[in-house]
Amino acid sequence: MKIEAITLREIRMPLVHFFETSFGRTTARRILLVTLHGQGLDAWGECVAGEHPYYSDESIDTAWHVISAELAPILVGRILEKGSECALLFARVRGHRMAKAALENAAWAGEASEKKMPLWKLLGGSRKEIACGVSIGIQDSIDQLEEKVAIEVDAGYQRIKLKCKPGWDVKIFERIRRHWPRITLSCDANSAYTLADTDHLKRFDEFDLLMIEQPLWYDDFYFHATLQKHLKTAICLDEAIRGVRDAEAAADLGSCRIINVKVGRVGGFSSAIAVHDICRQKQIPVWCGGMLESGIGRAHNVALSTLDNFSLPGDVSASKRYWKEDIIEPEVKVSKEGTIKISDGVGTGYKVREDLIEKLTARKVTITREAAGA
Ligand code: OSB
Ligand code: MG
Repeated sequence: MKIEAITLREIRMPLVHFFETSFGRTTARRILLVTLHGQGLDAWGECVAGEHPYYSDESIDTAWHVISAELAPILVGRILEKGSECALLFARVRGHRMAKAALENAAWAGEASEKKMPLWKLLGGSRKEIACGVSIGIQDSIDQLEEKVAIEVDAGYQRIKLKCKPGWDVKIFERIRRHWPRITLSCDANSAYTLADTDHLKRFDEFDLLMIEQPLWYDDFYFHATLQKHLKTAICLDEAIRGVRDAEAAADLGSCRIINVKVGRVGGFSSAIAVHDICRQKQIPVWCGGMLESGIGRAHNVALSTLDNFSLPGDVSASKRYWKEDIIEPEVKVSKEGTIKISDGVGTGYKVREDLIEKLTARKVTITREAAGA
């Protein structure tokens, strides 16, 4: 794809229901979308950085800066044969993986369109249907949480993940397990505990959880390995895994038994595939995490989830759980069995609703060769 220009835009989308984690509550998203403009071809990507640098050190504002000042100028005017070329081109910029992923993923989507093939096939996927779970945020009351779980269990989701933190853990697991002794249940602490909480975390073992996600510090492998020795429940790392070397280190140290792959967090599709592959070699099952994406990022997560070591249900759920109206057509739908059927359509198999995106746009800039100083 010959990249003639790149558009960055920020769209604003209110969530259908607030989403609360141990680091705070989100009620509306500010989402950074990128469009690579080729000869007669537009390719879209989503930057999953949050409104604040709380989940990771990136935010939409740092990503806007890095993409417009550093990364987009590297691509504009260039001919890319493959989306995977981006990783090397971006290597001199350290970190800023979510910013890099937005562009790299768009380039992969563009490559799939150019080759008139589905993105999931280009990524090396094989599943025709993927298993879906949901992530349920911290609520105002346990009754409210129970209602939410009932809705998602009835909808057919194959795994329920509960966000937890000190004071919102054992008591919610007790209540949910009392009503649903057999559902596949997991929890996600987003780094809300320390090693001093080991005895408390051992109590989680009573609840037959599939995993406890990122209990300790966001940048740690060593102490998670210590903690894992004391727990029956599998630890899953999310925040700590930034790429293939981290996955290998975590596997070899015994820091976790499961890994959550978020394509933005690891820097794009080529890194996500590498993490997937090393995990398969190390016999660590992976699943696809979510970042409250719009349909553009969601469609990319759907495609990634077709790779064979994505053997556990992901946080890839229906558009309507997040948005009144999604920016792709059709929206992402989940079957009664808790699966998403994979489209054989070219590219993501979903159409971008440009008119709606235009209406939601709060700011926009297009970077051309001249603007990039070439
Ligand atoms: O830790 O997985 C997480 C959302 C924002 C930031 C971090 C996380 C999450 C989720 C939501 O759990 C997953 C989703 O439904 O998109
Ligand atoms: Mg997580």
